[in-house]
Amino acid sequence: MASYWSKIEALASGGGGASSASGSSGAGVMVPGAGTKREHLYKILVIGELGTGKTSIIKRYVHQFFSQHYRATIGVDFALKVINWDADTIIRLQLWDIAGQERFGNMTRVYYKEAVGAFIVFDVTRSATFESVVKWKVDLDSKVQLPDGSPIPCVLLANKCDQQKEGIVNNPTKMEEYCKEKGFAGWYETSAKENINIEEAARFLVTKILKNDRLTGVDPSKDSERFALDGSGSGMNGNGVRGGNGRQEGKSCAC
Ligand SMILES: Nc1nc2c(ncn2[C@@H]2O[C@H](COP(=O)(O)OP(=O)(O)OP(=O)(O)O)[C@@H](O)[C@H]2O)c(=O)[nH]1
Ligand SMILES: [Mg+2]
Repeated sequence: MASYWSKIEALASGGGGASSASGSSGAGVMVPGAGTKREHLYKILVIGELGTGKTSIIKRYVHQFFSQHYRATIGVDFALKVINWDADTIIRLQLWDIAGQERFGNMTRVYYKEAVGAFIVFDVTRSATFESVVKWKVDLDSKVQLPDGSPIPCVLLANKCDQQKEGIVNNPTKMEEYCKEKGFAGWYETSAKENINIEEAARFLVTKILKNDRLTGVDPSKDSERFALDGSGSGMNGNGVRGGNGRQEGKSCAC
């Protein structure tokens, strides 16, 4: 298993662990024939209890791949998703897949640094994983904030919705109230297995992040400087948020 630092080095040099290719980073990169493109690099955390499906969600989102086989993540893993957001904008999402077994440990402070958005994942078949959501949220908010001191936008993912659901997740009104009360930007039922709502949830989170970028007046050309790792390179072909799968089984709140 590669160490945290070797993964960091791999990503910084364009390896990216889960995805890699050559490319350029930073804002205002000239793309031949396409004029000047604005590029944003955003660090996104994916956290939550053991076995809730964090790695599976990322693998589905980045590689369109799912496996029933469970191999616990050790420490942290990374993936890079490139989104052709619109004609003028490319968004690189640096996804930090943090092991459930890290559970609010000291390393999470290091992992959370400079993140601008997060997903907290629970497993709809195990209500105990929902009960821990609030601990993850409190831990997150205590360790990372936006430059203006406000919490980073966080979306709650009720994963494995292809299976029998247990508890509050069966009551969307209560889920919406919960999200409002706990400061979630919204929630989605997702299934990494059936590819339900993952693209939608990512699009929603990115929209919130872009809004914050505008509000805080952060110069997008500084994006690449906000990270120790640059977002150079991606194996993705921009099949991301704009190409939704058209499935709307999951629910989301606008809280
Ligand atoms: N039915 C179903 N199974 C899923 C889904 N997502 C993940 N799984 C399964 O749940 C198990 C755990 O998934 P992982 O993605 O490894 O979970 P994780 O949150 O990354 O776990 P840690 O790395 O230990 O924190 C695996 O066996 C997956 O195949 C889903 O949407 N539906
Ligand atoms: Mg994992």
